[in-house]
Amino acid sequence: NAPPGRVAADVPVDERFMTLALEHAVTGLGRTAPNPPVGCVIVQNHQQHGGEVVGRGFHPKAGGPHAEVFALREAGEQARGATAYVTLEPCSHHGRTPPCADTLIAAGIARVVVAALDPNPQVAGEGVQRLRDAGIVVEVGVLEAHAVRQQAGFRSVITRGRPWVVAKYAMTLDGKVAAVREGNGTVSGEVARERTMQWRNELDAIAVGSGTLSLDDPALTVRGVPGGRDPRPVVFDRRAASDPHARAWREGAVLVTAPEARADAHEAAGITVLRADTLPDALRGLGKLGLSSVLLEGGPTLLSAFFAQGLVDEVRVFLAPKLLGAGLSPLTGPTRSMHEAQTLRDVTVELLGPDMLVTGLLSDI
Ligand code: AOF
Ligand code: ZN
Repeated sequence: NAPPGRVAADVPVDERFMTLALEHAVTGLGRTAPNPPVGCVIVQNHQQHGGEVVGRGFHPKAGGPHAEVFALREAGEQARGATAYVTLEPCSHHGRTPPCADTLIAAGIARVVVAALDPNPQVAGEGVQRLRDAGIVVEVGVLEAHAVRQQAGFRSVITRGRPWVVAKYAMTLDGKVAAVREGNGTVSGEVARERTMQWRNELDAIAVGSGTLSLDDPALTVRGVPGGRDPRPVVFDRRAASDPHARAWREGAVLVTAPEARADAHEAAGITVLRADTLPDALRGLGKLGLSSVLLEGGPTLLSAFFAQGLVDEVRVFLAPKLLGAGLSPLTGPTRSMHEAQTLRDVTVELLGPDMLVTGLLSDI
């Protein structure tokens, strides 16, 4: 194991340091929207002795300083001649903060390694150009796929005008998410629950339908994650008939309802009411509210509607080693033939206690 601040040079050096930068960016997940999570590390002598990390930073929240600023602050004079690893192209525009490209140039950075270009039209390659014009060596594309996935929410809002949607559910080996008779025991176990809490901590919003709200009165909060923060609850309730005093309606909650629905009681309770005719409209509305990623936690009615309209970008399913027989399916819909099935890409499988976690993508980022 490498001592703190040092990294063993057993894989290509740039990938090792970009991995560190990506790990720093994780700290900002769920906190930066509509901005991206970004990480930065500054390294002296990257070609010798495996290099030494002299500065690190991440973007904590929109309106706050960018990742590069924190890393340069820590590096101080040691930034001169050093390499900066940044998970997103340094910005070139004056937004709420000054351009990071200029800050890197002023600090005397000699080389910049970028994971992914910034799709923001105000930047979009100009950050890299500005660094090169100043004589800095710039490399783009190191661990790009990892970075793009980490920034999926930000990139989705910029390129598609809507948040990145992750559908999550747990089902038995025979494909049932709940028993027909109630008395709802949980399908998956404790380790799966902990993982779900991490996801809630990392995504901007958590969405359920009115059925889940009235059946379970879920809290939709993060429990057991040190430093965790709760995602904004989003409840899809076309008729606005749900109890305005349910637990989900905490500060920041959003009711998505039909344009003509009467939602006076919800409005009076301080709930943000988003009126939309269709699910794509609703998602665009959530994007405008500053939400970049949504964890869709069910139930079957809401999940089925999202799947049927091709609005799920990523799937995370727990498979519990149990057989139930009769029960509810996660998805319903018209009969399809097997070649019409939606097929996941980049599939991963992981064992979490007794349960299996299967993940995969349905959209390109
Ligand atoms: C970076 N480093 O850490 C982040 C960047 O309003 P502002 O000033 O915060 O600018 C937001 C935009 O800056 C955002 O849309 C994205 O293009 C870029 N985010 N850039 O160099 C960072 N968070
Ligand atoms: Zn910046």
